[in-house]
Amino acid sequence: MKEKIEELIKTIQSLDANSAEELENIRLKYLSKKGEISMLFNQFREVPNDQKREIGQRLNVLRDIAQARMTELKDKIELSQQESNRLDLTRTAEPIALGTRHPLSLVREEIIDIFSRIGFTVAEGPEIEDDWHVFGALNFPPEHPARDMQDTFFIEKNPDILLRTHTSSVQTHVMTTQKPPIRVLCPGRVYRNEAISARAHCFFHQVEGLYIDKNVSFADLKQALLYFAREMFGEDTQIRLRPSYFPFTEPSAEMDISCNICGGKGCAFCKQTGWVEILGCGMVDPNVLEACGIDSKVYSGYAFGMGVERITNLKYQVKDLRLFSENDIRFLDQFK
Ligand code: 2NM
Repeated sequence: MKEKIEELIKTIQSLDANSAEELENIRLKYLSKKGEISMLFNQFREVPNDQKREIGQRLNVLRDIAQARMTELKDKIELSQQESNRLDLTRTAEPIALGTRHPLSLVREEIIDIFSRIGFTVAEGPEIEDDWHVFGALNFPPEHPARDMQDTFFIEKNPDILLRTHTSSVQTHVMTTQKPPIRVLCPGRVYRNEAISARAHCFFHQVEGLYIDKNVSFADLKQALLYFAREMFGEDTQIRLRPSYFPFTEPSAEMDISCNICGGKGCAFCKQTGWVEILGCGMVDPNVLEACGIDSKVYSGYAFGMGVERITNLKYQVKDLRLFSENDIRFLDQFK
């Protein structure tokens, strides 16, 4: 019996329980009426008198240790329950911070949306092009300055492969693979070899438009661009066309809109002129149509091109072009 008591003391001191259920099983096994400790107390009657004192003391020690261990385990279980109650797994998750559309994407989508309402569809093409699609087919003479290393990024060791300097190269693809009537919008990134500053970058974004059909006139061009200007900048917007020059159009023009910041009265943004330039345009040069296999005696067309950064600056007054490519969240967050 002595050995049994000492053995139980050791066992009980090393007992562990992690739930109320486990604890109850321990109580039943050792401390209940039919538990091992109660059984020992029952057997105590048969202990010879000369051992009763010693064994009785050890039995009391065993019972005290068992009760103390039960209390300890009960406290431990309660504490861990409080802790897991603090982790409320049903609680609503922290809101996820949603990103925002990039301002250039917003404006590009708006331009596309406006022109799609008058029948334009979108065409896209590669940023790495050959000379013919960017310059050759588009009436750029061999000695044109745009073909210079200073302006265009060429792929090393092959002057025929280059980064497109305008998305007109996509229109070359469209004109050589589709038959008129053609009415496409070509949005995309273009590259020019320029020193980076607040006002220039080595890449920017364009949307170019092209409409080819029988009897397309300059009046059609003017009406489409007036519609665009008023949809984009408000119904009171005025437009002004100034004669200009581009290799791929004849005649060519640049379009100004009445300054949408001062309403045409004159301010720092329009340099007191009341007008701001927003795009270039013109009638597609017959040489371009012929180079792309379109009969210039049957068909005519207009084309226009605009910088998405420029339109965005007008809409949102962004002071530094570099902000568009720095991905600073403090800038981007303002276009919610
Ligand atoms: C501009 C200005 C004027 C243009 C011309 C063509 C094409 F492919 F038909 F020849 N596409 N885009 C064009 C004309 C672009 O951007 C300032």
